[in-house]
Amino acid sequence: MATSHLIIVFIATLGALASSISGKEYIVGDASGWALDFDYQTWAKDKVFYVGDTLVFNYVSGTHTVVKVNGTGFQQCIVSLAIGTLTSGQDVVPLQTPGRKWYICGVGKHCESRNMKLVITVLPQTMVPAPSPMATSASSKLAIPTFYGCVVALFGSLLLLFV
Ligand SMILES: *[C@@H]1O[C@H](CO)[C@@H](O)[C@H](O)[C@H]1NC(C)=O
Ligand SMILES: [Cu+2]
Repeated sequence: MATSHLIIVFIATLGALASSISGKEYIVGDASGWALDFDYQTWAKDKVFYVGDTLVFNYVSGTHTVVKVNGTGFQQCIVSLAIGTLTSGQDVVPLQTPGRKWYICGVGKHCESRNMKLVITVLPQTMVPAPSPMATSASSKLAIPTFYGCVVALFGSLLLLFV
């Protein structure tokens, strides 16, 4: 009894973990990457970003930067309002909190004149209910959403490999 309860808690924890790391990865600008004269607002328009998703900015290191700013820094292209600056050329930005996020290029006038600016809105992770050991009891299993069921099933079968 104690062991099976432990396993249920373990699966529920893995399920929660999986939901937080199973976010989508978005390549900003897709094949164009983080580049001059790309319309990032059109790129972002049809996408819905959630906490747990990731942005990847691809560019040749040294030609651009990724500067996280607030709304004022974005509107006026003020790099000195940087909250953080990335320069690797393959910058991975995990979206960890909901709300508006603003990114601009800090090189030359790329933000002012060449449209290197991206604003997105990150939504909270609402699709996955908070896991509880109760939710995995056989009687309520049918009621939980398919996604969560799949996660539990996946980790349940992974777990079998360790038993
Ligand atoms: C952005 O940050 C600057 C400096 O911290 C601040 O003066 C400004 O009010 C901020 N703008 C917004 C919209 O929060
Ligand atoms: Cu640039």
